[in-house]
Amino acid sequence: WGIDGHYTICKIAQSRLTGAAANAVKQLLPESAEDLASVCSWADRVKFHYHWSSELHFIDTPDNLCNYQYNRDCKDENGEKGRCVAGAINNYTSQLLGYESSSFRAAYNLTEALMFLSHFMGDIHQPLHVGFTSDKGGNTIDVHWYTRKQVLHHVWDDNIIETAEDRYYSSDVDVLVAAIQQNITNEWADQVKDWETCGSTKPPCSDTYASESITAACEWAYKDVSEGSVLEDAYFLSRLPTVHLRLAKGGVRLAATLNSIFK
Ligand code: DCM
Ligand code: DCM
Ligand code: DCM
Ligand code: ZN
Ligand code: ZN
Repeated sequence: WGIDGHYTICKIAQSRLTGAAANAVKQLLPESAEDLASVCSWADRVKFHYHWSSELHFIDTPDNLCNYQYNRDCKDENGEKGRCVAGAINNYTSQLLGYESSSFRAAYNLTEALMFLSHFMGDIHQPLHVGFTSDKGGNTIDVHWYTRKQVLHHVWDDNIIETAEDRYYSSDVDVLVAAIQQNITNEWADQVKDWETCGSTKPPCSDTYASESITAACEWAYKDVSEGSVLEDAYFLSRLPTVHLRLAKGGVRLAATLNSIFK
């Protein structure tokens, strides 16, 4: 996601934190940050400086299979296991679970762990961040977004959200956040428990999130798109509900994960 997608997910999460989690988050956030949303895109800004982190934002899955398996797919270009967005979520969750131990706090930068976890929980819900290998999650597919040249990946990171903001939300991301929060408490209320839990284990369930994303990528993002496609109202209107749902799930699950870590 771009800045507004990450901001939305972190705003939703912040509003759902328990008292204990909100306190721990406040302790761990950088001095200058007022809430999770203000540091939610930090991980994108440090990609170039922390070069090792740039591969932790996504997963490449086999072309056209439309499924995901941790052992097969969660690795970087050199084949190193666990180096993908699902592995990163697991890793930063483990680090944060040690926040009460002074040896953990000495060994890890838990402020950065919190900022990475909050960002990666968003990215794993962007369908094309769990896309096909040969097109780099839609980065090599050239399309038009209405009249403008764009790559398919960017349409899902930014353009669908921006067009929705302009048309329905007074060009104000906070109005979008409020609309999604309304849906969470109304239409989706009876599904939210299922989003939060992982069967018998605790959140995060990063493999579930990744599997949902590649399924949505095939059903919605890649579907009916080829090199040079012109994407306009028919695509925008049919895909927007999926974008809303992925943003909502990302926010709910980030909160559930932090609430489970900080008790
Ligand atoms: N940071 C950020 N956004 C903010 C505040 C801080 O991305 N609003 C990042 C920049 C630093 C890290 O957090 O890498 C620690 O910030 P600080 O030096 O403000 O404690
Ligand atoms: N990306 C992805 N899958 C890849 C490569 C990149 O999902 N195989 C994502 C990361 C960024 C965007 O696409 O959100 C652009 O990546 P880059 O800046 O590395 O081209
Ligand atoms: N929405 C809209 N027009 C659309 C699609 C959605 O105004 N074509 C608004 C209505 C809801 C919010 O976006 O407030 C979430 O919509 P959905 O339930 O389709 O995700
Ligand atoms: Zn992206
Ligand atoms: Zn990212």
